[in-house]
Amino acid sequence: MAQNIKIAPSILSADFGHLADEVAAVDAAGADYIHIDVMDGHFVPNISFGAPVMKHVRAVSKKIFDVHLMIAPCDPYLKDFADAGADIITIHAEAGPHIHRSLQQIRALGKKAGIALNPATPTDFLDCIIDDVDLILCMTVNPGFGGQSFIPVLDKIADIRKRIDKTGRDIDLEVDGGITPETAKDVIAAGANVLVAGTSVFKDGPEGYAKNIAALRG
Ligand code: S6P
Ligand code: MG
Repeated sequence: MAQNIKIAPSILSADFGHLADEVAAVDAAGADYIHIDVMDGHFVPNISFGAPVMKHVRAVSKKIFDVHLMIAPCDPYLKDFADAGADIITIHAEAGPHIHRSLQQIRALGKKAGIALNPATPTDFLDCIIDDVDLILCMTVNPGFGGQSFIPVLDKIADIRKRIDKTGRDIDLEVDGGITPETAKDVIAAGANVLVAGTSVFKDGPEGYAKNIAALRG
């Protein structure tokens, strides 16, 4: 069971017309990380925003910017996101043939490196790169859209937790997609310690953010 649960509101569900205000509001409401979903319309069937947009909201929050790159190829953009203020840069295991080199590049840029596994990607992918990451993101939906239903990959989460504990290193186990107060209990019990949530945080508007974030902490 993981301790020290961190909540990472996904700004994909925020009001894009007032993005800086929304980031400031979830920061003030108790967010531990700000989860930034970058989608290219190629690796996933949706387009969100790029580094220039993130750069503009960087100034309103000192919280960790947890950047989820749902893009392929990812290498050409790593420095842009690092320069725009990312603290963690997570790439997808499925994004290309040279993931080990991409993870090394992220660390060379002075940022924490994350690896995301889609639901169909087995955990033994981690065997070759677990020493090169600071965060493992176990997707609980197929990436591309907020508001999808949770895929109960609880055994996979538990297997990743075992692999992390074997390293003795403080690697975050993050889950993303369909996280609500109900599914949060299950993923925490399975070993997740960072919960990404879009819909369940932003659904009631700014007056509900603190309550919704608190409701996810299990
Ligand atoms: C997956 C999605 C996630 C985002 C999303 C989660 O398709 O793009 O990567 O983090 O915002 O949203 P929700 O509404 O499932 O919590
Ligand atoms: Mg995400």
